[in-house]
Amino acid sequence: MPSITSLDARIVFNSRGSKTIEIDVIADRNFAGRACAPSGASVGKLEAQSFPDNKAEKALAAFNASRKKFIGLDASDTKAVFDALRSIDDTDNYSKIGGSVAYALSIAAVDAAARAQGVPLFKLLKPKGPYRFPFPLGNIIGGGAHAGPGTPDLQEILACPVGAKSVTEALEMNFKLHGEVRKVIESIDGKFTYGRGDEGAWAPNVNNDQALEIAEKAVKNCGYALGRDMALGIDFASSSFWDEKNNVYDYARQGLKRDTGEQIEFANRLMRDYKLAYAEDPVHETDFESMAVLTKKNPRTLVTGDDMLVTNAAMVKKAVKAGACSGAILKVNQAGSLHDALLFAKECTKNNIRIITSHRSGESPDSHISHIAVATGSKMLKTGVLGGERVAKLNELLRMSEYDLIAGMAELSPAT
Ligand code: 2PG
Ligand code: MG
Repeated sequence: MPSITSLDARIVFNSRGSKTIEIDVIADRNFAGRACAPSGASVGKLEAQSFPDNKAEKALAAFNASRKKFIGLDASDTKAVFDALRSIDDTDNYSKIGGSVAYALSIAAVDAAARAQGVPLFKLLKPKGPYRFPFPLGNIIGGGAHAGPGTPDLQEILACPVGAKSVTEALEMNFKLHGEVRKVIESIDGKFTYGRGDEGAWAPNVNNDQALEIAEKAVKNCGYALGRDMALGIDFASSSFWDEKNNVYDYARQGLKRDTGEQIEFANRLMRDYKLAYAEDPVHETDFESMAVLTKKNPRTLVTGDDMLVTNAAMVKKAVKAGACSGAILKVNQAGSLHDALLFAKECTKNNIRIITSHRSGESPDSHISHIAVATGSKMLKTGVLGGERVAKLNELLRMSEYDLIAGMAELSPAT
């Protein structure tokens, strides 16, 4: 058992230049693990809170006050780390110690344990295969909370190279498409600055409909069959433009509003017309009923909950009861600790809900989520396409293939 012999924490900066918590865990005096907490811009209401009172300094102080509790724990035992965290912070959302501490500590611990045991992290988390590679789900056009005025209201137009036979091929297809999207944007807007949003997606001055047309055209220009070689997806992140007071989705940048019925119609149309493999948060996070309507109507699309599920096992149970999704985003920092997220993954797997492990818009160059995706049997890994902190996770998939343990790409059969 690799025992935690020391720990250290510090404040560092994420890819947006915001403060976050990084933790070092040393196992058996010799094996160093390190993890840095990411953070989101479009945040679910029930997510773990990154810092007490929104202050990284308070998270650091809370960690330093209780760090001794973790000494001597088995670094590979995610439940032991969870129990120790819970003995310090019994709130639902880690508001006393901070979700950032729960994230960084629980992942640094398994990082150290994997080094102590001389195994890759995915194998530590799931000792027995079979293992499969997730398909990289890349962000090609950004809007919403990730990009500025003039960009689409929809947060992310995504691409998934569903026809790829290997990780290398999948990555090359996404890079090629991302480059082609820029050319298509340029062909309709001679003044395009090559500006990109928080996750490295192009941030053009176009509306939602134009963004999808651009993506479709770029797929064709690359010579890919839409839906067969390369599929499109959307993260609507619709809670961020849901106007609760007036009961409408306010597409302010495009200058139009949709009521719930119109939003369902719109999402259905996009799934059909663009053969979407993936549709995330097409309605706001508490509308399980409309999610159920969309899930039923679109069996070939992973109708996915992000803000709706907040990587919480109890929310998956609720969603399953309602038939409210076929896919589920896994973001460890939404849940807090790795143990919380693994419970969520277990609940998803039990109920045949496909897992999509995901980055956050504010990231570090860490690559643990690539291992977590393989260990949880995720069908996709949502990481963006370009940007050092995004490519770090993609390159880790390539390194992981050197172990010869992972038997090809995930099965991407229709969701139901
Ligand atoms: C999302 C994520 C990642 P954020 O909404 O799915 O793309 O964005 O980290 O800003 O919540
Ligand atoms: Mg999302």
